[in-house]
Amino acid sequence: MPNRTPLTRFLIEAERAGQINPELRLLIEVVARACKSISYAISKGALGGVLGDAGASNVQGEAQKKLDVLSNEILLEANAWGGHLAGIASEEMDEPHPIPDAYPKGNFLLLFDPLDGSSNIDVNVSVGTIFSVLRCPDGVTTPETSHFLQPGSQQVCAGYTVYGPSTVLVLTVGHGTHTFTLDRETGSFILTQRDLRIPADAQEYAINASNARHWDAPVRRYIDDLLAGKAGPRGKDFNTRWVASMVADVHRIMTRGGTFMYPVDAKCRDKGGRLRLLYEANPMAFLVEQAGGAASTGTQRMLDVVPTGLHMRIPVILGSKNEVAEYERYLREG
Ligand code: AFP
Repeated sequence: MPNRTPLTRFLIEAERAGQINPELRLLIEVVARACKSISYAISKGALGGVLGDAGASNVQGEAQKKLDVLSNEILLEANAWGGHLAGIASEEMDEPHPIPDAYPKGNFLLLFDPLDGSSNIDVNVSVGTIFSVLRCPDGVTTPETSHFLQPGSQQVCAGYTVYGPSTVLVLTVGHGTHTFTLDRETGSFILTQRDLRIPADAQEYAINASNARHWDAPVRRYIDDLLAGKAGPRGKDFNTRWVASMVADVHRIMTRGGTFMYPVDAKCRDKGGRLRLLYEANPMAFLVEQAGGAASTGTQRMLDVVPTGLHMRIPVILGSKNEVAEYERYLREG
């Protein structure tokens, strides 16, 4: 067997190096196992009876897919009994979810979007799970919403699992960003890239161009200059992609650079943006920064934003750091 490092070994070595403690190691292993279960459920597709709408809406007012509900339940059940968590927050639940009294409480808070991009499920396009880990404030055994409202810089761990042609877990504990690929024959996540590095310059950008008429002037000017290509002020051509699964778009950026943008616009201004800060933008920002990229609201470093609500939405630009800086310059100049 070639030198393969399973996630378990990687985490034991991180613990030995003092980067994580046993409780956080257990948390990550439990979340990874839950993502494996989600992957297996998704891969059944129409044969698993899990496609289509669940017939309910979540706190965001979005129609839930059956797999949204199933993924949420898989993550809740997996994390209930281990004794590593004080509380859980999910895109699919209005309020924080307490750890059942039957089980011991731990010192971490887990936040997740159990199935990001779920509007792509029924058309067989990659989706993913995004998660973030915070410390529970000392002395708090039944965390309330306010205890989750910590800036992204307080995260001790973040990751996503993209359910694509292969199932890939991308993880940081604050010492680089690393990739693990699921070996379906053994059921183990195997380290396939240590220390991802996002190229500083971008050749590609991701934005939902159908919103162009709603964008603020600086965003329009920025995108117009990208579209002008070599003949325009940027002096080079750019390519574009829009999967409408943040996890898939971000994973492409992790792999070959580029930027992902979801600016605030006339359509989503009243909500503060499209994407959620605590369990989408913050974990992605931590992962991207640990891979040498940048993540901001367009005017502020993402990880410095102080949350005001569990489901707070935020404008996002992340990826190749030189291109993020260029976008911020356009917004500064107005
Ligand atoms: P869904 O989970 O409702 O499909 O939303 C996915 C998402 O939160 C993010 O993953 C995408 O980048 C973004 O929304 C897509 O938004 P548009 O549907 O406006 O393109």
